[in-house]
Order: sequence, then C-alpha cells, then structure tokens
Amino acid sequence: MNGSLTVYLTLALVLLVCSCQHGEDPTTASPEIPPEFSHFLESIARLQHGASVDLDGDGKLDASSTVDADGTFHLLFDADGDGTPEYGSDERPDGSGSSWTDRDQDHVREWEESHVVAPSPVEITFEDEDGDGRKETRVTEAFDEARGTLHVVVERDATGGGSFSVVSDTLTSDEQRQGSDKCAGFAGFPTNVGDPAIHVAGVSIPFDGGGGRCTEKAAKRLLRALVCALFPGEDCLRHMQSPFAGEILKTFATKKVTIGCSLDCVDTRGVMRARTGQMNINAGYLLIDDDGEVCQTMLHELIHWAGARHKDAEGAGDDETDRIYACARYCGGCRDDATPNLDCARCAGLNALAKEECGTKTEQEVGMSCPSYALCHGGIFTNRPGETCEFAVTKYCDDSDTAEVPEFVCVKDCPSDAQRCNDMPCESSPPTSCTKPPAADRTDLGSCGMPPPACR
Ligand SMILES: [Ca+2]
Ligand SMILES: [Ca+2]
Ligand SMILES: [Ca+2]
Ligand SMILES: [Ca+2]
Ligand SMILES: [Zn+2]
Repeated sequence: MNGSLTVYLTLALVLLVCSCQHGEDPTTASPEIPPEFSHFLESIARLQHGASVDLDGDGKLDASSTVDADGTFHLLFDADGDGTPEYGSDERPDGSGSSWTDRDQDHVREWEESHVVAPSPVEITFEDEDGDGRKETRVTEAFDEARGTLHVVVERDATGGGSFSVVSDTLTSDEQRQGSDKCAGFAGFPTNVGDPAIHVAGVSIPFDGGGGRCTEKAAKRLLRALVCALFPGEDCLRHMQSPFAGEILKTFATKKVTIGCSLDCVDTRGVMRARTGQMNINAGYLLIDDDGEVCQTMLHELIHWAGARHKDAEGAGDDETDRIYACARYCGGCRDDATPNLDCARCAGLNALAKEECGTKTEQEVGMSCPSYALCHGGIFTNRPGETCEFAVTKYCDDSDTAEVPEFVCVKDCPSDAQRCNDMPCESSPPTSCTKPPAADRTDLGSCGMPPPACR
C-alpha cells in the first residue's frame, strides 16, 4: 500500500514539467501549471494504472479504468458525473481496440468504433448522425503505411435494412486528412527528440538545438496552449461533445506524442500524425498568433491525436466549419472567435441540452399550413382561413430546429376569392381594401446574440 502510494506520488511529480538540463528541480511544479491542471495530470497518471478519479475536482467521480493482466486498458467516462458512463473504451497493448458513446445515456449507442493495427491499420466507425437511434453511417478508414495513404469509404444504410451503399470513396495522403493538403507537413520533423524537453503526461516537447526542434520560448508557449486546451478545454468538450473528450482522455492515458516545430506550410498552423504520435507546429504562427489562437490550434490537433479526422472529401473540414473546427474554436478558449454561438451549436451536434445552452433564436417563416380560423374575407359570407401563413420558429444558433412548436403569427396570402380583407396581415402581405395593421415581425436573434457559456 505504502509502496504503491510512493510510486504513484513519484510518478505524479515526474509527470509535471521538467526542463531537466536547465538545472531546475524536476520535482517542482512549473509556475505555468495551474493547480487544477496538476490535479488533472495526477488523475491521468492514476488512470494509467487502474483507478476511479474525479478529473474536474467537483467531488463526483467521472472516469474509471481497469488494466487486465494482459495489459488491456478499459476506460469508462461519466462526463456529467451522474454515475452512468457516456463513453467506454477498450485498448489492447498491440494498439487495437474499440470505443463507444451513449451521449444521452439511454443505453443505445450513437457511435461505435473499432480499430486494428495488423496486418495493416483499419478503423471502422458506425454513427447515428441524425439522432434517431439508428446508426446509419459506416466509415472505413484503411491506412497503407508503405505508401503513406489513407483510404476512406463512407457508406450509408438509408432504409435501415442493414445494406450499406457507398456515399464516397477517397484515397488521400494521411497528412491531408489530418491537417494539411498544401505541403508535406512533416518535412524536417525532429529526429533528435531527447532532452532538453518539456514532459507533461505522454506529451514531450523537445526544445533548442535546431533540427526541427522548437525553441525554448516556443515550447513554453505550446505548454501554455496545452494547459489551456486540456483545462478547461477538455472540461468544455466533456460537456459539449463527450466522445471527443473521452477519446482525448483515453489517448492521454495510453499514448505518447512528440511535438516538433518544423512545419512550414504557408497557411497551416499544425498537423498531426496520430498513429506515430507526432504533432508538427508552424513556429511562424507562434510569432503572430495570440494565446487564444495557439490554444485552439492545440485543441484541434489533440482532437486529431485522439483519432478524429475531417470527414469531407478534401479533408479540410468543410471550409473549417465541421465539428473538429467548431469544437476547437469554441472550447479552445473562445477568443478571436467571430461566431461563438454558431461554433457552440455545431460542436454540440446532437447533444440537445448543450446545444440549447449555446442559445436559441426566433425566425419568422412561411409554414406548412394556416390555422383553421377564418381571417380572410371576400364577398358576403365568404370567410376563409389564409392560404399561406408565417410562423415564429424557435431555432438553435446553427439554424437547426428545436422541438418547440412553431407559433402562428400572420396570414401572408389570402385565397383568391377572399382578398377583400386580411384580418392579420404579415408585413410582406399584399395590401387589401380594408386596412389592418400588419403583425410585427418576430425575427429575433435572442440568446444567439449573447455570449455562449464558454465565452462568458
Ligand atoms: Ca468530477
Ligand atoms: Ca453520465
Ligand atoms: Ca444513446
Ligand atoms: Ca440515425
Ligand atoms: Zn484538422
């Protein structure tokens, strides 16, 4: 008991930053590491050996792990601390394994992933993309390590009969998927990855000495970004998108990554090679970007490290609007973010509770059918309901519909035989011979115009 406690404490301390060749005491926490983050790192160190931990220190356990005799690592992640996990993962020592998520805790999984490394790496993902409880999308990603290519086949089972048909089939370079399609992102990546280096959990940032290594200043900047991206970024992700958070947590507990500074692609801040654990950063951007930008770059690459890839054919993330970009911008500090509510809603995806907190707005739209009361009048005894009507529709900030029932506002057009008088005209209605004041337009940005939770 005492022995293992000592081992654990030593481990926890060694996991804190050490710039060992600079004469600093490696057992002293760097002042750049906030105490909450030290707690997070200690929790990860404990998870590596099998434990139940309270990652955010709110008094409720949120992650637990066990390690089998053969080294298989099992992780359960209960992001909201209510005792039911939303994410689970089994990772075998050979690098194969599987993960799942049940975002709404109804015991129906929305996302399941399994991966093997031999004879060549293949990852298969099933996902319920529309939240109807049925996983209709299957993505198969096959790596060819010799050629450095990634073959991605996206299939959909439209009818639910279990037969999948191919939606897209693309062959790209692995780097292209994970960040850059502009140039070879790993040219000049450091081959000497020894000390001096910053070590935080499985992350090492070798610095000074050239050869693609970061400068000490850049390394410390990246460490700050790492702290920012994981804490509170990881906390934000847990709330918004527990699959990303669970995968990052698993990856931190089971993998290593080395960060280099040799990326020199003009418009790319970072690239990630998840399977070999290499992240390459464009040091040029560190000179001009503020901390918020570096933070979101780091979180973006960590999401890739945890296995997520841009799913569109170009591998660019749909003009930087996909879930990876949205979550990295929103949870990565929410600074310099022109569209925080939109990013928040896109990051939340099918997580309706989190999406609601991003804000809602009202849009006035033409609806399917008018109410049955007779608001349009023609000749004597000709009283009819409207032909087309407008409704106030409550929407999320990404324009997706909420469950709220649209509210009738006004009659836009009356039937051809009842155009003498419109009792409740819209602002856009044609004039009638009796003059009624138009109903005020209900379009309102609502809480979509106010900062979402992570930006307050
Ligand atoms: Ca907790
Ligand atoms: Ca839970
Ligand atoms: Ca579910
Ligand atoms: Ca579905
Ligand atoms: Zn990316």
